[in-house]
Amino acid sequence: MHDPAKLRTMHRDRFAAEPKTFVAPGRVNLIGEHTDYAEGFVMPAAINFATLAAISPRTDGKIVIYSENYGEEKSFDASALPKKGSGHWSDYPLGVVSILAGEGHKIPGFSLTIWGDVPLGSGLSSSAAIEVATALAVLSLVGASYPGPKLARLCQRAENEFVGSSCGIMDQFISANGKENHALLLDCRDLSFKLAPIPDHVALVIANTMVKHSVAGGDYPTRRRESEAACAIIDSHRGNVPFLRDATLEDLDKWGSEMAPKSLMRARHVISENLRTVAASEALLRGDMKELGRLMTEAHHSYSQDFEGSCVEADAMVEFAQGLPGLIGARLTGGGFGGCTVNLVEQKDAEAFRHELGRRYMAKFGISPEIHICHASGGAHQID
Ligand code: GAF
Repeated sequence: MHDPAKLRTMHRDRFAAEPKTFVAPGRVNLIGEHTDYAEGFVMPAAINFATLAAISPRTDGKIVIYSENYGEEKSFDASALPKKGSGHWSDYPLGVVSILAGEGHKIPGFSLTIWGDVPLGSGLSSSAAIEVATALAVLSLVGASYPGPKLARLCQRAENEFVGSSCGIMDQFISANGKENHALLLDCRDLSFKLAPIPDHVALVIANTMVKHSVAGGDYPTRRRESEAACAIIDSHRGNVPFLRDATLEDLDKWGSEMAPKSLMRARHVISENLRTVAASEALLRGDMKELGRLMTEAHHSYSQDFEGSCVEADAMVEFAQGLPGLIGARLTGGGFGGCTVNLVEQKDAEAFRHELGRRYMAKFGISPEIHICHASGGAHQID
């Protein structure tokens, strides 16, 4: 687990300077997949896996970033920052620095150590955690701060404009704004949000299929384009539909025949997912876990069948959870094509659930999945 004291020692030993330290969590999304860039609704929770960042000023005009996870150090000239990423892990922190510079902040030289325990490439937003932790660290260095929603938007821009991945705002938003023991219903249009308590008796069991997930890879942008093509057809008929958030299932009945079959399927997922996500937040707010579970199951089918965002292993992981004692709901979480499933499970049954789910998965695929019993944690903040 991430240990701030170790991070400080690491930073002191490497850079001979006393750092300030920050933490930003990864996330699990309970429901609302591929709806954020359609200006729709998502309901993630921050989790107790996080990235730590330690920062101290330098006098030589250099930005030196060390990643403990990669065991590598990269150095840049603070007065000549690149405008685009190069496909390296340092793109994520450097992208944030570049966006902050573009916002008018004069960025001095600094040393940054980053170290995290969010499993990489598993759909739990390790990149957003790095971005948000870096943003807090660099902002503290330049004596500035932003409200959580703006911080999230800047980090999303780092990923869109510098890293070159077409993600929405969900991951950065929940990392910056999460609340202990709560899920957060976010309206991705105006960034207003509602917190919904996750009852004490419910555990978040996160099961890693061990199939690597990547937002930068080809499938994510392809799905995004397909769903946006459907939106453009609806908009061409009735106007005022800039995003699928504004479309209805009736629109698909009327004009779906003009869409490429895959576009129609993607749009059906996004439109129905928005309805499910709002309904799921209402269910959670009134403590109706049964209805929440039902909506999660429905969401998984839509994600897998209409959006074709799942994979054999994730479908099996969801299937293996069915009927296990204590299960409330299970679905693939995050950007898709691998990564983790999220299982809401009665706390008292969580350990047995974890064990049996892992056994079933191992028996089928010969791979031992990492399965974590998590809880919703707070958003990013300074540690000392
Ligand atoms: C990834 C992206 F980064 C998010 O913006 C979101 O689109 C998600 O996939 C799918 O819901 O995590």
